[in-house]
Amino acid sequence: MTRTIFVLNGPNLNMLGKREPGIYGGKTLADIQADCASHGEIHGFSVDFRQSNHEGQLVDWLHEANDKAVGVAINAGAYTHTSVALHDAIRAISIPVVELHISNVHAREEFRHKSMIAAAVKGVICGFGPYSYVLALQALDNLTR
Ligand code: CA2
Repeated sequence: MTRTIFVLNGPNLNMLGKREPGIYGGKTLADIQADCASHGEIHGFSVDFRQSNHEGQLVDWLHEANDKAVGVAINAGAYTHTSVALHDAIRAISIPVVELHISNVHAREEFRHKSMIAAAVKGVICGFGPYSYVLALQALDNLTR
């Protein structure tokens, strides 16, 4: 059976490619979704790619992933820095979760240096632009073969 990896995106990531290209690059979220899908096709897994501006929706999707996916790549956006609910949801599921960021959060404002979810995930990838998504998929593919 084909393995599925969930890729979950948090608030404002639907605006990618439309504002702040200096920080996040020129790709839209749809471009990144297409890159993830083709990486999955080449490497033999399917990608279920989603975005929500709502914290509880991301919590629900993490729970859903536990039944339907072998792993989760999550760019939790600003909820990365605030969400105990996402931390708890990641701890509540048994599949590996990789945290990713497009920008190098450690080279940015102090409030982005702290991740509320980092201690709950398998590992963190940040700073490689939209390619961070592919790196997170590679890590999850390798962890779940
Ligand atoms: O670098 C990342 O991937 C972030 O997760 C992006 C979040 C930010 O809050 C994190 O600290 C780092 C923000 C995503 C918002 O994306 C925008 C896109 C276009 C215009 C404005 C925001």
